[in-house]
Amino acid sequence: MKDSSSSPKDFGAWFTDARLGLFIHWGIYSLLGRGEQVLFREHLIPSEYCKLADEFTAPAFDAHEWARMAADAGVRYMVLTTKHHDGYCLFDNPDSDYTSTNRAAGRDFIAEYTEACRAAGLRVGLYYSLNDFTWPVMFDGEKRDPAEFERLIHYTHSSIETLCSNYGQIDILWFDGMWPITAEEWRSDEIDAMIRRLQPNVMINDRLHDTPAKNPDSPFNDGRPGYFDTSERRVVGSPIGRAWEGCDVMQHRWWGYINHEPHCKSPAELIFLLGDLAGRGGNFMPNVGPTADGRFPDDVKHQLEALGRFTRKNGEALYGTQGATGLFECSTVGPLTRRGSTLYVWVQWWQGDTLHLCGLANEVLSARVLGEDFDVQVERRGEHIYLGGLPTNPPDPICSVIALELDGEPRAYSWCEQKLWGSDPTVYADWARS
Ligand code: FHN
Repeated sequence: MKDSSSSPKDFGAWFTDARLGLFIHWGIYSLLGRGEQVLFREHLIPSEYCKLADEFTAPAFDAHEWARMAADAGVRYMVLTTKHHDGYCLFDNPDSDYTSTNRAAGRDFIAEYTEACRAAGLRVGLYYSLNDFTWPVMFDGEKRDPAEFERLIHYTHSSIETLCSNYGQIDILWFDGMWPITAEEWRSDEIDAMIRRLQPNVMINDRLHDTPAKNPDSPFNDGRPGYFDTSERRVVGSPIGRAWEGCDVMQHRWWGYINHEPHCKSPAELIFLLGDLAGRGGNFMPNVGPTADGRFPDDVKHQLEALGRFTRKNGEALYGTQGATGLFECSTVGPLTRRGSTLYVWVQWWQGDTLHLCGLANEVLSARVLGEDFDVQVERRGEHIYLGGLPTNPPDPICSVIALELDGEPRAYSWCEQKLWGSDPTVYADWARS
């Protein structure tokens, strides 16, 4: 899939249009079923832990099945861990024998995964953790053993070069694990230059370089295209125009497989997160931790099926849209997205046969509920718009989207253009006297 970016302004347009990705944390830690950080958090003996590589054979792993479930859910890109903090590589890394090709599995999982993504029409994302618990010098620091420290930096650069050279076009490089080494010590700018030489169109996340506060001059921080911010578990959001993504677990806490996880997010929680992030102009990337033998847990399959039902019906309000929730802080029914002169109201709190919106200054030419075929009446009374003829009960138990065709780009009345509880409270004084 060649990138269609013909100019800097198009660079990564596919990423913000995509709106929905799928994160996958999978590795030898999946055998223990206590999350991806079990080695570190439970202080296991590394020389014992690494023997899991001789048990990890993933007999049920089928990358095409993973890609099919993701594509059916409406996912547009996937990001799979190539190496997490524990150091085990799911790819044929010539600089390591702690790999899925050299040990019991005898397979290059990343090769199978990248091929399956492309066959399913999905963009290919690779996660790579810079830090690596198999290198004690990472904790010692450079002063303790400069030569070994340099070998770790070289290993890191070489491993990333292997991923950028041997697996075709990579669309996303999702770095993690800078701690406890600094971007300067990782020589992140050199890694960046190498990546851009091998994968010029790749989107790189915000964990390879220092934050703008620490290093405003790095390639990542000067606003050039090809980079995106990652909010994790909570919505931080980014400056308008900057690509960003919120990632979160579908279960309760850990990203890797958990044996007995009773607290999976409901489909409603996932769809609310999707709308919340899209309404702010961001992508959503929920995470799955497959079982050691290579299967998605049943709960995750049900969640992905629910996402698929929603995106098949309401994809028009998601893919290729911009966030609009901030346009009307007074919207009490749910998040808003927009595309040109169409405003999408993601109605999460159905108001019955009439829906009231306040703050929209446009003329509403027509309204329709996505995926439904009943007529919606539109009435304006001053600043208030009433959508009538709706069913008493919501067409969808989780979220129904209403598309408003407007007389132009959505615009708000001046009194609600600022953020609610904004800096100029006087704009509400006349209303308060009414
Ligand atoms: O420590 C990792 C964690 O295990 C997981 O990979 C998440 C995913 O974004 N990143 C780090 C925590 O921020």
